[in-house]
Amino acid sequence: MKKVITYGTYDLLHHGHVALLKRAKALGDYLIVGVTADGFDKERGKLNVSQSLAERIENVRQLGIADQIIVEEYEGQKISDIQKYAVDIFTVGSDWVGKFDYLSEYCQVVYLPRTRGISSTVLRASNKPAVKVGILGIGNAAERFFSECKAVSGMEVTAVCDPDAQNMNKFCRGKGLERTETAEDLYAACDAVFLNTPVNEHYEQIMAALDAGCHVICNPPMFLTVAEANRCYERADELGLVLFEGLKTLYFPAFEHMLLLVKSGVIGAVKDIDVSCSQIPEHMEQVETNKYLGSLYDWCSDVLLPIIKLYESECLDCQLIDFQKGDFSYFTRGLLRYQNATASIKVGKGIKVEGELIITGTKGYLYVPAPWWRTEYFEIRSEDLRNVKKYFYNYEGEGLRYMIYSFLHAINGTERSLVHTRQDVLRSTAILEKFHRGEYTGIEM
Ligand code: C2G
Repeated sequence: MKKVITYGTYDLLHHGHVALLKRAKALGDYLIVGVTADGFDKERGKLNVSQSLAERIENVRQLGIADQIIVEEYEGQKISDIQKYAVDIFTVGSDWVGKFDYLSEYCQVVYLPRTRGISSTVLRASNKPAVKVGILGIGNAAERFFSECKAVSGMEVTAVCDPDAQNMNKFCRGKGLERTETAEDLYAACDAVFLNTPVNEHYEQIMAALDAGCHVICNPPMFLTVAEANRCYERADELGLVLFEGLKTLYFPAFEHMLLLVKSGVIGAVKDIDVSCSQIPEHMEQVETNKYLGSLYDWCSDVLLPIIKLYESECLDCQLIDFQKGDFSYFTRGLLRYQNATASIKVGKGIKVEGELIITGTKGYLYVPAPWWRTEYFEIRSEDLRNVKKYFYNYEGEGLRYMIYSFLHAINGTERSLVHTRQDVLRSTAILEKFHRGEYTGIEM
């Protein structure tokens, strides 16, 4: 008996899938179909899947073509399945040509021609027109946002605006984007806008974008003062629009899991959080000319994120020490007191600290090595040094797509487990506002 195996997500099962499954079956006598688990798709950057694993399996089962259905849960499982089920032929569509040649060591590999003109992506898009996003402010983050948006169907960058025309032309080359003269024109041309601008410009831009009917995703931190934050959120509520802090760390699969683990009590009660972020930018001399690009102005939302998400309460006292030259802040240290717990932060711009995160609990501690804000790995350690639990994760691309995907969910009103809530933003804004008002001890750099 000749055994054939094939794999897929089979989201919104369509005639392309069916044609492939029929031809796969015809290659042998017995067909095994591996349906991808939700977590595996997420890990390989396939974030658009609209049906659950159970629904997708049921659709494949009802076709009656598969003799056996299994679940594909991890990278590398194909080799183990081929051996376990004594498979003779592995087959998949021609969109994967070359990608699975390594399996020919274990069985015959056949790429079948893909059916043209149909895909789950097309079906998803036909359900709903894509949200058109404009980018205000060109730079590295804009470039990343543009390319990662492509991985999220249902959202498309269509226009940009930047005061520097030369910069904008360079950015637009080959991208087929509309260029607008003014921010107002950008808002008018889009359903949503990504604000890639310094924090002191955000308030006016957010208000104008909301008034023009745009949902807003904004580089963190969003606000300098709590009053500004409240006014913007109120306006967004009145107009039924989404105001979303683009804090990508929160949406990394590893970070999300780490928060859930700690909240479930694996290290006991959390008593202290020690967290640092720093960066030496490529063109430090240009950065130094704008105080709003300095240490805490830039890193505040990131560095406070684990503290705010884990303590979920008001900061009772916050002492800051800041190293500065002129009005540019290079390095800020902070000591924060919460109900029965503490936290310390270090942030640097034009200075380098070890960017690690340590969460101290009554039963052990959780350690995330630098750079913790792009988490792929962490450890849980306890008194017994031999008992270290290690957690590894993958993410695709720059990791930004997970955040964009959550923004899209917020616009569509569909639920996501974890978001940066208004209260979270207000709590981190309160600390930045204190700094902004000059409530810190200054030290000459
Ligand atoms: N397919 C096809 N024609 C289409 C669309 C899809 O022949 N128009 C094929 C794909 O090539 C694949 C199968 O149908 O062999 C399932 O497609 P998807 O659900 O998109 O799954 P995919 O991401 O290709 O997963 O481990 C997962 C596999 O590697 C493939």
